Amino acid sequence: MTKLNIGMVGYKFMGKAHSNAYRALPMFFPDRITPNMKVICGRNTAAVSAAAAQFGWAEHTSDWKALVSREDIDLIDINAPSNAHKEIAVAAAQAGKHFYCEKPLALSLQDSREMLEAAENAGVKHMVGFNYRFAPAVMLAKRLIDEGRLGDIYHFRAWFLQDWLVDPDFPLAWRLQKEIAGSGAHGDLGAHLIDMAYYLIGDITEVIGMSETFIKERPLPEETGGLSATSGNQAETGPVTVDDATLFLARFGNGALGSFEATRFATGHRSTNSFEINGSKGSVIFDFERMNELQVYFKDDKEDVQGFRRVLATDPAHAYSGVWWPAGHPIGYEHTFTHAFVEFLDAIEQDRQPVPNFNDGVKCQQVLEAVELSVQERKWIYVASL
Ligand code: SOE
Repeated sequence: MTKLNIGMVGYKFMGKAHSNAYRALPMFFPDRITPNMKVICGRNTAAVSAAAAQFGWAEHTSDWKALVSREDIDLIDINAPSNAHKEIAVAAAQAGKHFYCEKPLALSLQDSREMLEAAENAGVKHMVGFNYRFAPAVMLAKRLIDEGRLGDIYHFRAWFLQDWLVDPDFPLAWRLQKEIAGSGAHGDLGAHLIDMAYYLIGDITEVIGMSETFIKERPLPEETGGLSATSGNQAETGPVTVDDATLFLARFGNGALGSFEATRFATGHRSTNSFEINGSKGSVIFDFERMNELQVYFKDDKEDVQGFRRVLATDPAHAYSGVWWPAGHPIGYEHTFTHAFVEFLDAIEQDRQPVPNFNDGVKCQQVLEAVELSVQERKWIYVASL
């Protein structure tokens, strides 16, 4: 197989990020299967037609059901709002299509399990959009842990801080409505942290959390609206039904302790996505705003040079880096999506499941839900009990 026809549902922020990745892929990874940008789909015909022209899709449609059943489509890419994921994923599986789905997988753990089951019954390949795993500096952290170079892991602490909701006039966009988004900062940002923890450290066994919705009513939006939604001075308001911030503590199966903070109210932080890991032989610190770097500390360094050092993950020694630009030339947010799709296409070619797939998505959903239950019941929850 040299070419795969893509049908993509969604055309906003993630639709643009995915389209950009598909376009870059054949130029930088010419030996891989070519993703053919066949059909883009969205509810608003005028907007999706403009997106098709701007992003480079051959066709557009507003009928996802017809898209999913088309003979000439091999892979369905789902990046519509979260409440649409399940129906499209199950239909795609039943039509025998491989599919890629943005995070969080679904509105509930039960729904995500049904999506996984549909994919397994159909024998198709499935992947979930945890793109931050694919930053070369994160992959270096993974290698250091797997090779035992940080020793036994004691701590994982992670924070994903944004501030786009601090303004009380920001409207009630879809990400603030539980029936569309599932949850707020928790599922949107916390999901990335949980996946990172699972990828780097392993299974989380128990959690205890707390959550807050600081601004409980907001003006209604002009349209469903994303991160740049406006209210157009609407006087009418509606209730915010998701968390603005969720924090939790966790125990890992290997004995490590974790702390997690996801908030849209960290004034001054546009998108600070970071983690620190401390082990018996060393530590690492990652900050997405400096995503080409990993701070590393090794306890065995000579006493007179002890300290954190900055490793640039842009040398050819690092995952994917040799493919882009000469050593020392940084890459960005968009490259993490290209790397994720390279993994997906490789998995299809090699007839294996890509990583992260829906098993990983369900694991994340299980922790998300355990934290929500813990917040509700104000107690520790065993993740395996869900
Ligand atoms: C918005 O909060 C958002 O775009 C998330 O939805 C993404 O998953 C995250 O990568 C950046 O922030």
